[in-house]
Amino acid sequence: MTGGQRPQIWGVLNVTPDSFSDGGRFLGPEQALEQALRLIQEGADVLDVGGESTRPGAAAVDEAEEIRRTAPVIEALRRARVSLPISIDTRKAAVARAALDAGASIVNDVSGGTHDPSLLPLVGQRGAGLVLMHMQGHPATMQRAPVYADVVTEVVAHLEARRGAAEAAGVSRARIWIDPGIGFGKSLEHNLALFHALERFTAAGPVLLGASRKSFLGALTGRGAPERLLGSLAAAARALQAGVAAVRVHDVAATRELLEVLSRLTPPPR
Ligand code: HH2
Repeated sequence: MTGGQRPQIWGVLNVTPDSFSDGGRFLGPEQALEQALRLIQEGADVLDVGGESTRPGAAAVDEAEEIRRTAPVIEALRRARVSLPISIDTRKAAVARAALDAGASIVNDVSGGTHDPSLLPLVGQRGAGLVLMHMQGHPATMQRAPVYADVVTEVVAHLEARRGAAEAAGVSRARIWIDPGIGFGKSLEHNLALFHALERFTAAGPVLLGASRKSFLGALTGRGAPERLLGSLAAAARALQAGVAAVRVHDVAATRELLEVLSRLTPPPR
């Protein structure tokens, strides 16, 4: 996205006790609502609400608990007349259904529709938006020894196949984002290869990229999760350069300022 256009900013709202960078901070509905309003004030375009941590090694959360964490927050946002789009970050159809009923309009599935066979048909029926992310393995074990012959080609092919499955389940292609899944079953070298080849993804369709505060930034800088802002901004700058449609971030205000300025400094395409 060059010449004045910037990626959309999806602000992360984790209603979890154990997310890797902000776990436990916004667990009660009131704190979650407050944080959501802060993200909106900082300039988020979309709120991405999640009730299950998918960090490496995270324990699975049962469906009722995930609904209990997320649906009331979405309802509270709608009651507070928040009108911007809300995405639900879940792999489970029942959680997605409760969130859509509460007022969400996008489903962000880190399993790319592979975890729960009912999820894609639900998104199709409801006419919702859909993020299909690539992950090798499962959160509990995915970082043990990820292996690819050619990570970029395999991830692009997988996402195109998943998008085909979503379309077959009734999801309109215009409502689908693909996401290479930075840090999900990937070594540092794999993550860097995906960054180097982001244009292969943006050529395939609208891309959402989640790199904010992730551990590959720790590997590059030696910094812990709360101190990875500059690295996260560098990743957002690379996303803009590659024409990514949306970035999923924790630090909305800083990301917005970076993207607003950098997009104005970038010459329009000839
Ligand atoms: N990353 C995380 C969670 N959801 N969704 C998409 N589409 N892309 C991502 O890269 C992505 C995602 C992990 O980050 P976070 O939500 O901060 O942590 P946790 O999974 O521990 O809640």
